[in-house]
Amino acid sequence: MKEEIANDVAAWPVTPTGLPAPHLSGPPPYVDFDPLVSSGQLVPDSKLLGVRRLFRIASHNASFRRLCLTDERIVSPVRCILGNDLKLVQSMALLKPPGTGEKRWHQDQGVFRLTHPEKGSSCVVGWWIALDTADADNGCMHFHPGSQHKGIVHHMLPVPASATAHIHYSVAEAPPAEETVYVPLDPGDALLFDVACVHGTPANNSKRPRQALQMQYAPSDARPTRCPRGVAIDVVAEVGAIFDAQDCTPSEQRHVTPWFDCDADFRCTEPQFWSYRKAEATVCGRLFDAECI
Ligand SMILES: O=C(O)CCC(=O)C(=O)O
Repeated sequence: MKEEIANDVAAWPVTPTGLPAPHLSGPPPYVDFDPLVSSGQLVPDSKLLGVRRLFRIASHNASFRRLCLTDERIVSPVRCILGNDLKLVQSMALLKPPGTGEKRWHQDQGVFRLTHPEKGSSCVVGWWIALDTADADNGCMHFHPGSQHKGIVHHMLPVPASATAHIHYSVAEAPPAEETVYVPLDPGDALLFDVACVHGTPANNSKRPRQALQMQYAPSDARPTRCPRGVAIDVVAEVGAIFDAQDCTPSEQRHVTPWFDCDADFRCTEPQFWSYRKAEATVCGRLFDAECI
């Protein structure tokens, strides 16, 4: 798997310095550099050592696709929790090269915002599979146990926004340190968790890599939540088709139903996050809706 990741990164025509705001730029491949790398504060020895995330690995890499969609070691436990009729919501390689920064406290459901008639916001589970030893020094997973029972809590983007701000999308209120736990893992160990549980990873302060795979699944009848204005939205069907992040204007938004990050005049309050979500929803949702496990 590590070799597949290295090959994928090498093959992708994106460099930290030539960064064309990758999450705005449409179809895969999609590489996300660490904000420290994009801003020039950290100069990696190689492209691979600057990459934080590879998105949609199942959509453009046959090995990852098999792993995510047909490997019984992955799929069976998810079926036990969510039932047989599943969709893959997201598939990523999470690289946290030495020197790269934290992933702040968040719920993946803060991004997906899916709900289900019976399971509510606990309708998405995610695998986090360690490809390297992951410990407190190189940024293993930290959790706030029990937080999944509180629904989807308020999330924020840093202000001012930047091309890499989405990596810092996080809960407005970090959990008290004494209520959190961290989970060291050996290579090949895996976590399976309710992605409404608040989690994050600290910076990699070691000289060791910390690569992981992450994939999240939901029942195929999970649907996007309603925005605070009480209007139904369908991010997969509508956002991908109609929205362009640059054109997030009130008049265009009126053709679709608004999302939680629109203000009362339907103005998008988080344009960068829109594009991030759009990229994910379009590619993952569309591609795999037709090929549910
Ligand atoms: O692997 C990490 O650094 C954390 C990733 C994570 O929690 C996420 O992308 O949702």
